[in-house]
Amino acid sequence: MPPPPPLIGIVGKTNVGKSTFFEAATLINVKIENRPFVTIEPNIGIGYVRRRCAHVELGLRKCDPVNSLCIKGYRFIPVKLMDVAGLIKGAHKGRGLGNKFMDSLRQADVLLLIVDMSGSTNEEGLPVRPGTNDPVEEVRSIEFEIDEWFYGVISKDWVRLARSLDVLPPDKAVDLLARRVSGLSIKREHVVMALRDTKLEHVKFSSWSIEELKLFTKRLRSISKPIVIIANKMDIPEAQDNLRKALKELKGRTIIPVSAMYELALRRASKCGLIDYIPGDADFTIAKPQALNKRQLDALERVRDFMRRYGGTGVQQALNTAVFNVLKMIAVYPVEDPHKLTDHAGHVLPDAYLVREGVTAIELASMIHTDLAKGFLYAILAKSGKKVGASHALRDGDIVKIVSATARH
Ligand SMILES: Nc1nc2c(ncn2[C@@H]2O[C@H](COP(=O)(O)OP(=O)(O)OP(=O)(O)O)[C@@H](O)[C@H]2O)c(=O)[nH]1
Ligand SMILES: [Mg+2]
Repeated sequence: MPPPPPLIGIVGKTNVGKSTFFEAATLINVKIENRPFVTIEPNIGIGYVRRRCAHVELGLRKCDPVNSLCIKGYRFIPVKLMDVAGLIKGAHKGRGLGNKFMDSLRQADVLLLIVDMSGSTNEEGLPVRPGTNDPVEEVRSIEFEIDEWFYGVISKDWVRLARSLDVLPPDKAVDLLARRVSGLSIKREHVVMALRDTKLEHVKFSSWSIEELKLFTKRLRSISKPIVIIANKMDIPEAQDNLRKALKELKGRTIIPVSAMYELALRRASKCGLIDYIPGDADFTIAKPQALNKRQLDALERVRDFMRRYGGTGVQQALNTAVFNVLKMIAVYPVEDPHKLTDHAGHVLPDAYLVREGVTAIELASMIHTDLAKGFLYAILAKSGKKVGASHALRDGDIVKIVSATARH
């Protein structure tokens, strides 16, 4: 089975631009309005991360993507996005829509915490004068709500689970604990890390205090569902001072300045053929100036100024950062013919797989087809022609042919 695309959860206070970000990234029409709690059911869609395509690096004229897209030399590889309802302070106590809806994000690999950096929505998500609300406080309170939700899920059956864990040898206890939380997209190594970081690895599970369980689940959340802070509404002037403050007060955190509204405008204009724009670019060109009135042209120039300042609208940068920097994923290209770089149908560089850094040749084989892994002989790295063994760790951009005794023809 090809690796499933990573699932990126879009979370945040209500009315901060989650659906706008989601629509900009997926171009699916969803409800967007300036009032709290517009989104109730989760929206699921496909967005893309962007990478220079291997065909450009190799000096080939073109490629024939099948599982992804190639636009002007950039490979766009699918990721899954989920936009859920908004949280507000006290959601874990049932305020607003509560936090139950967060359960649809159990499988998320990474969370984008969208914040209204302009401070133009209050604690309840109601519109207020820009600069009024404190975005740093917003980050802290929403993160607290996310941690409370996570704690709620794990602590549910904890007393009974802790008793079962205590009678097992340490290794088996970690196995069982990892199995029990696997529905939250938590891997065994995440559990090991969280136990070590909180120094709870040798403490009897049933003797953990509530504070210790909270500490553990908080650490586990930050390891298994890391948060990227999206400083949205950066197009509103008041957002700039707030961003400076946030960068100082939230030092060490990943913060991406974004205007989801501008990105949405660009994608819509590009869809109608009014502009040429590739998501993630720092600029665009106007294709049909005659079709635009003065007001529209002025608006586009404002978008252009913004992009010059920030190197783009930030939406593509946010997805790329989440996948490549935070999840540390890499892109590899499986092929059947290592010379022509094609699949069985002759497509050049058909697929780009997003996989975890450190993935081995045999692991890639099993993602292409289980049979291929069973009879694994060796892999050929097509760029160098080098043969490598099963445990060879693949690198970003590798083009790989698996040679197997059980290959299907
Ligand atoms: N200026 C500005 N406004 C934005 C931006 N992104 C979203 N908005 C506006 O913010 C308001 C809320 O946007 P939504 O995308 O519906 O927000 P949401 O977080 O999904 O809200 P709920 O689903 O109600 O929780 C709308 O009026 C958007 O047009 C942005 O980057 N800049
Ligand atoms: Mg919404």
